[in-house]
Amino acid sequence: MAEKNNGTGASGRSSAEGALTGNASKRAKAKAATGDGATTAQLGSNVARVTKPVLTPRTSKVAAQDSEFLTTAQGVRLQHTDDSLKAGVRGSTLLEDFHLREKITHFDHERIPERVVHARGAGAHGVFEAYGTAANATCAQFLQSGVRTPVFTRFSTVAGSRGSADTVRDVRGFAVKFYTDEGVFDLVGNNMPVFFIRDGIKFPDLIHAAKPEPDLEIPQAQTAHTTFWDFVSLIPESPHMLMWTMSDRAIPRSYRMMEGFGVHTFRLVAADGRTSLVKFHWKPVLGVHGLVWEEAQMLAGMDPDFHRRDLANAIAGGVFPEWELGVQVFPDTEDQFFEGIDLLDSTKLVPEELAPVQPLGRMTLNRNPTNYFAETEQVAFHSGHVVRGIDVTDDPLMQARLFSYLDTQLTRLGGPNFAQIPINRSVAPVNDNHRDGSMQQAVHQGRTPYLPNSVGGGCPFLAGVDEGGYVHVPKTVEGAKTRQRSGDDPYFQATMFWRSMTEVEQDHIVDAFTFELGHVEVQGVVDRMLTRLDAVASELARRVAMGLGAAVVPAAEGGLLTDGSGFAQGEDGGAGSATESPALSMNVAQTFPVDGRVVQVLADDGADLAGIRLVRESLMSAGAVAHVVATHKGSITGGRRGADRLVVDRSFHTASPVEVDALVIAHGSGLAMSPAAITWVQTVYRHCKPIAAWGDGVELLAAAGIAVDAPGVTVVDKPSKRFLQTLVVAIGGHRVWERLDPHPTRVTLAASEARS
Ligand code: HDE
Repeated sequence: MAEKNNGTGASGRSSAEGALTGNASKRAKAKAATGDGATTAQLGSNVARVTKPVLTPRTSKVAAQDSEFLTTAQGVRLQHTDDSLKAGVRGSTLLEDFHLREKITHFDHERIPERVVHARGAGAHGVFEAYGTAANATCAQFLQSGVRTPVFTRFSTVAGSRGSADTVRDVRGFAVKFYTDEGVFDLVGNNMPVFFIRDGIKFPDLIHAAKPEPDLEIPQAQTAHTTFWDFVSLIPESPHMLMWTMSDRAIPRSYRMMEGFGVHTFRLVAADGRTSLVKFHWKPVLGVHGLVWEEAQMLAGMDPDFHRRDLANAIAGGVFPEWELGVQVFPDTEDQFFEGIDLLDSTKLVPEELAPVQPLGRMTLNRNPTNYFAETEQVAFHSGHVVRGIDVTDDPLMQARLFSYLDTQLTRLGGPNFAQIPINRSVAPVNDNHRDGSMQQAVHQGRTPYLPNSVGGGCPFLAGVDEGGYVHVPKTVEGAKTRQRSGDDPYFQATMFWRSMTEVEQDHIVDAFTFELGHVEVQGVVDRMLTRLDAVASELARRVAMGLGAAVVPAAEGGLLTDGSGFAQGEDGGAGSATESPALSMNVAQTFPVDGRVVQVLADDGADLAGIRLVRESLMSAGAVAHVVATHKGSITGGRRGADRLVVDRSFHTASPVEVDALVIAHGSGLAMSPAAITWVQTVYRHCKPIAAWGDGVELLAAAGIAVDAPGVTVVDKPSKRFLQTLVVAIGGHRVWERLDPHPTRVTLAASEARS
């Protein structure tokens, strides 16, 4: 017990004797590894004592956590932390126990206010590498050819609290912090290119309506309730965004499989002052994929961390998610319209067929956070964090955000010095003349935190344009003061979205509206919403009405579309003339990489272990993950006599059929009589995911009522490379929609149209 003799006094009752010994030996090892032991020995000598500098208070940039001993926050080494200081073994506790009071006080204040929106999120570090394609259009250094910029990206849901489930129906935040050499640039976007409202002044109303209703604080993290639909049914410009949120975009398969959009129009500024208007897009290399609704709901219970886990697992597994950043570019005309589309209206998009997305560079997320709170929770995005070469526009939604993000950090992060928190720090040198404030980390020097000054030699200097100074584009802003919204056709692009969907996507939109409006308790709200949907697409409204047992009253007949805020709707479009945009569909006939996709191999004692190993290795070499799932954990035995065993990854108790992208049934598993296995396979089948079986694995398919020649089902005698290639291609194609029967409302509507 060297520990007892080294002067720390650690001889009393502490955590456990074993733990003490462990700590001592850990320290010894750490010292040996760093060579620290030698230094410590020297410190004991007179020479070291004499030359040791007098310690000054730390000027370190990082709050230190560097003692090898447990200490108080003041650096006092602690001898005991498991029992409070008491008068006698059974109490009472003494007020003089400074360690107890400090420990509990700090604990009491561990939580900071969660984000008022986007509270639930997951983040990752990475790098952005520019292609240089935008070099002519912007002087931003990080967009010049080959420049690599560190990034931190945070994905999120919007409505739910910090502890809510990942897979709820919601918009996803897609916020990227670029630590550029010229300062921090935040691209704070969503996974949908438009928004519910056109003016930021309505944002508190929107969020109050969407959040849990204030009397009982239910429902959590969902819009399927009366107040949300009450509000949006009264907001004329909301239908386009509602189409997006009722589509499969709102239940992504993975953060790695989402597009991202800057939503607003930005302005790029070239070195010679030329400007262009742009919309930012992130395109995932893995394609854009969704869950199916039932899967999303089941996952919310079985694995509320599904997206967070998926992102972290992929990064830890070395299959780094990647996105290409691109822009749609428009001439910076005086009216800021493009092809009849109002570029300052965030409820409108510009179809990619009219303005293709031009790639600028690639983002790779390659490192998980070290500490969730320090990084993902404390990261502070702000749409006003721009660097030279990028400017904002007059979009009234964007303008309100420019105020909001800075303001909210003051409450959330406790004061104006949040830029000094490690995750928020600029890598470009900072000298801002800001002083003091709570949690100030800097030890400022000098007497002149003001400009102009002469006493401080005029420092810090102002940067001219040639020295990288940020110059706001001198655009003329004029107009009579007014509280009016600009003219609009709020349905045109909502209709375009509906028309651009494949049948199965339309069916899902019908189901989503039916589910959500089915939770609305006020019939007038449902009726008003159906009238709005009728203005988008009569087929959509009628099909939703069927599910609700309600009737559609067209606007012309019922006049239900009064606008709550009483402003006059303009007549003139602003929505352009494109009636369809195939690029909006997620269902594309394309096969994507299967990086990090999860395949379950259903097996049990007696299974063909050699076959399972081949399946697992082939899937892993394609970048996918294979989980062997059996009725029990531990290991399973092989079919032949002998001691061959295979470790099981998950059991029926810990795995679930909703967490996978495909299922393989191993020969010899004998699961055909297991009700759990039967419903397992049926669930995977119902969710349109590829299924494969070899050998007598087909018996389980038969027991589940699944035909061996059903779409997306592959059956062989023995696993082979070809069999596995077919499976990988099927996973890369995402879902086997051909399995679905025609949607009942589609059939009924077609029949009633045929009759009339
Ligand atoms: Fe946000 N939004 N927002 N938002 N937003 C916040 O900022 C706000 C909007 C978006 O991972 C808040 O730091 C207003 C559009 C993302 O930390 C807050 C308006 C888009 C994130 C705020 C909008 C977004 C936020 C809450 C209407 C897509 C999460 C905490 C004018 C382009 C960033 C915070 C992260 C977060 C305000 C509308 C995206 C309150 C006032 C449109 C991705 O400042």
